[in-house]
Order: sequence, then structure tokens, then C-alpha cells
Amino acid sequence: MSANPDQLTEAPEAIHSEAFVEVDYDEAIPNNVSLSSDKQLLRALESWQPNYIDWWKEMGPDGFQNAEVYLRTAVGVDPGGWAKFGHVKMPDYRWGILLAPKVEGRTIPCGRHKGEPAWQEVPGEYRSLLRRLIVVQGDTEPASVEQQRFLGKTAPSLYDMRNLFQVNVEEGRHLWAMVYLLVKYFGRDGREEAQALLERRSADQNNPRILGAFNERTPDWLSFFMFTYFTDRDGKMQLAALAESGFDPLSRSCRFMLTEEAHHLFVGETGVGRTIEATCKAMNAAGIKDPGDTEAIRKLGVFDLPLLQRKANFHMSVTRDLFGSEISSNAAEAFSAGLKGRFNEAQLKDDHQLQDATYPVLRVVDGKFVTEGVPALRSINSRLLDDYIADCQSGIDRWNKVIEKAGINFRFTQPHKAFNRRIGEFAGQRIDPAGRILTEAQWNDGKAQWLPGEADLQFIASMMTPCLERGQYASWIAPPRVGINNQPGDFEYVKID
Ligand code: BYC
Ligand code: FE
Ligand code: FE
Repeated sequence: MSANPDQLTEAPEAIHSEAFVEVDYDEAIPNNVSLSSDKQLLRALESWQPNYIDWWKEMGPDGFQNAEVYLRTAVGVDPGGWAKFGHVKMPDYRWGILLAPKVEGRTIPCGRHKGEPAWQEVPGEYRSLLRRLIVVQGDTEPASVEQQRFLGKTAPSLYDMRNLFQVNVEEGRHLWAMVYLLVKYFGRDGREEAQALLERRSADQNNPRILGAFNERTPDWLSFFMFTYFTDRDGKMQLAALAESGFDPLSRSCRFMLTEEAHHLFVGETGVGRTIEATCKAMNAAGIKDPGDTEAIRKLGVFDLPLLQRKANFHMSVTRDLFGSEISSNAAEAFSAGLKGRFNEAQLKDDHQLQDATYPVLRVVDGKFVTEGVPALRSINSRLLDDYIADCQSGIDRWNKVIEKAGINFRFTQPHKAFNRRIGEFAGQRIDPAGRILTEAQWNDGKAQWLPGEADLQFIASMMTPCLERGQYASWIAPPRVGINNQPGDFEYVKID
């Protein structure tokens, strides 16, 4: 499938729809926030920058720091062409600080301060809660780069390798975006947090990243594509909620980050889609009708569809945990304070304060599912999770179209919301993808059908041999329909020295 950009909600290389202040690339730190007029801030960022570069060289893409990669860099203003493309060595990438344009007269969209002018400075009474949200957001960005750092070595093509590195440099820029806020608005403790963001390490025993999914491994390209489809989509949802913040600099940062996020989601959707396409094509060519004929299918050098479903199940469940507890007083306070809104807050037709409203939350009570009306303020996380699950579906539908067109009898589904959860309402329960509440023994019996097992992971690993000839693709993945920036099929996306 699926690289037909017209059919995608997530644009291949998103076109920014708003004009914004020209980015100044003469500065050591490219920016559209007039950095040169704030000497103290500039000094603070310039002292953080070498530590960032050290971190990038130590924890960024392993073995490719000298490769020339065909990357896009945001350059500014023209709505039709905010990005420019060219071969760059990643450590020389121009990580910049880019805010979406200020909306004149913007007001706080939700909570007890609704309708008051948006804050341009940190509201004192909410300082620590706001800082915590920015730190958690910032922490995920370098974490994902760390998780993906060995993937270049097993890239299924130069095209895919370039997309990996594009995602990586942009996650690096997202870290910059949060560090800018910490350093500019939070004084000394902001600078300390900025440093700590470079010190935590994904999956480190002593100093791990903050959220669960960012300490999982991303050891292979299936994981990468599932991660960019499902976990970057948590990024989309959380950034959208933070884009509704009454703290205007956070809102503007997140609005620009969302334009980059669209490409990450595209990489995930098309990566999984092209994998499915290769499988279907190989099955048909070999005359295999049964998607469960694992052994025969794997011999063709492609991934069987049930394996892809198990991988997807894993990534969906750990990503759902990123929404926090369904019922959360932290989330209630962030909303009431006006620091974080709901998805599409502005379009929602209610009072945006939710003092008396309720929201239906699925829970397990006495071993049974019940839907309870819970105060809406305390259900903010639950609601964002529901919006996330809905947002996941359209890409899955497009994957299923590929399978249907190939005449194969298989459909991808999202597992039940409660499946395999470690955080929130369903933590500690054993629930299968169909939503049956199980005993520990039933869970252990069924687990291998629902989540990737040791043999699956070994097979995946065995398929991860690099394919680095221009225009060539590993057996398990179909070529894209369109090149990046309309480059031809044999374009040298990465010049490896
Ligand atoms: N793992 O009331 P609770 C992205 C902690 S992805 C570990 O349940 P709350 C990206 C929680 O921190 C988007 N710990 O939840 C994607 C809290 O600890 P403290 C990232 C967890 O606070 C791909 C305690 O449990 N951005 O951008 O309402 C590539 C009780 O919390 C987890 C954001 O998340 C977990 N899964 O909500 C690159 C937005 N879940 O504070 C990038 C900012 C919860 O008591 N963050 N805990 O020590 C937030 O809005 C909130 O912090 C959360 C948690 C939604 C994450
Ligand atoms: Fe990001
Ligand atoms: Fe992302």
C-alpha cells in the first residue's frame, strides 16, 4: 500500500499551514524567538548545547554519525515550503527553536481561568505542575532516540534508514523545544531539569526514562514501525492536549511540534502497510491461502500476519499505559489549572470547566466490567485514551484494505482497552484481547497467541539483515509508492562512508 499521500491523514512531509516568523539560521542556535535579544537565555542554551551534542554522539544513531543523510530542516515562513531538503551529517543538523505564531488575544481555553488572557509567563501557583508536564514531555524525546539507536545497522533500505534518521533528528529538536521552555521560564531548576534530560537513559537500571514505554526495547524494524504508528501517536495526542495549554509558550511549541509529528506517524503507517503488502504478495505468489500457515509463510522471507498482530498488540498496550491512570487527580488539576486541555478542546461543545459533568469510564468491579459515570475532571486521562484509540483506527482500516484487496482472509483489530495493562484501572488484571477476564492460568495458556514470544522475536531478529543498495528493499517490505520529496526510486538517501 499506501504511500499514496492523498489517502493518508498523516501527510508524508507535512506542509505547515500557517506563516510564522522567519527562522534565523545565522545564529548558533537557529530560532524564531529572537534569541539574540535575550543574552542570558542565549548563554544558558549555548552552555547546554555542547552537552546535547555529546549526548547525541554517545546515544544517537550508532555508526552513522559521519553519513550524509537527506534530511529536511525547517526554514520558515512560506506556507507551501517551510522545509528544505539536503544531505547533512546528523551532528551538523541545525536543531532550532521554533514556535508557531502567536495568536493575538488568545485566552485560556479551559478550567477555572477559562477566558482569561493566556499566560506569557509561568503562573506562580502552578509552577511545579507545569514544570513536571514539560519535563515528562521532554524526557520522551531523547528516550526514543536512545531506543532506536541501533536500527540503522539493519535498515531494510536507504529510504527507510533516512526516515529513521529524520525521525531521530526531529525528536532531538523536540527535546530542544522543551529545554527552551525550561531554561527560559524556570530559572535555575529549569536549567537543572534540562541537564537531567541528558542524563537519564532509556532502560538504565539506576536512572531510567520517566515513562514505561520509553524504557522498552526497540530492537528491530517491526518494533520501530509499530512504535512510530502507535507510540508517536501518543505524542500526537499529548502534544495536542498541551497545545491547548493556557501557558502560551508551551502551546506554541507544541503546535509546531505537531507538524513534525505527522511525518513520524506516516513512517509508522506506511512501514507497517508496506510490510503487510510484501506478505500478501508473497503468499499469493506461492499460492498460500491460510494466513496461519506460519512455517510456509516465513520461508518466503516475509512476516506472517498473526505475528504482526501480536507485535501490534504489544505496542498498543504499552502505549495505552502512557495515558496514566484513567482516573487521575493529577490530570484533573492540570485541566482545572488550564495547563493542559483535552484533544480538540476548542471544538468541544461544553463549558470547558466540567465542574458537574461526568464521563463514562470502564472499570473492573468484582471481576466484571462496568461502565461508571465518573466526574469528568478526574476522567481526563480516560477520555484522552478513548480519543487515542479512535485515532488509531483509520490506519488499521487502511492496512486491512491491503489484505482484503489481496483476497486474504485476515483482519487486524485493536485489542480490548483492558488487555495487558500495567497502569491504571486494569493493572493487575488478566484480560485477553477479546475482553475476557481471565485467571492467571488461562492467561499463561493464551499469552503466546496474543503477544510476541521468544520464537517470534528470534524470527524477527533473523530477518533483520541490512539492505543498503540504492533502490533495493529487504524481502519483507514493499518499496514505497513515492520517494521523499519526489526523489526517484534509486536515490541515495544516505551516503554511507
Ligand atoms: N509509566 O495520575 P497518573 C511523545 C506516573 S509521547 C511510568 O496516573 P498523570 C513521544 C505519573 O508520572 C507523549 N509512570 O497520571 C512519542 C505520576 O507520577 P508522579 C509524552 C507513569 O500524572 C514517541 C504517577 O504515575 N508526553 O511525545 O495524570 C517518540 C501517577 O500518575 C506512567 C506526555 O506524556 C507510565 N506509563 O498522567 C517521542 C505529556 N503513567 O508525577 C516522543 C506530559 C503515569 O506522581 N505528561 N505514571 O511522580 C502528562 O501529561 C502526564 O505526566 C501523564 C501521566 C499523562 C504521562
Ligand atoms: Fe517528539
Ligand atoms: Fe515523534
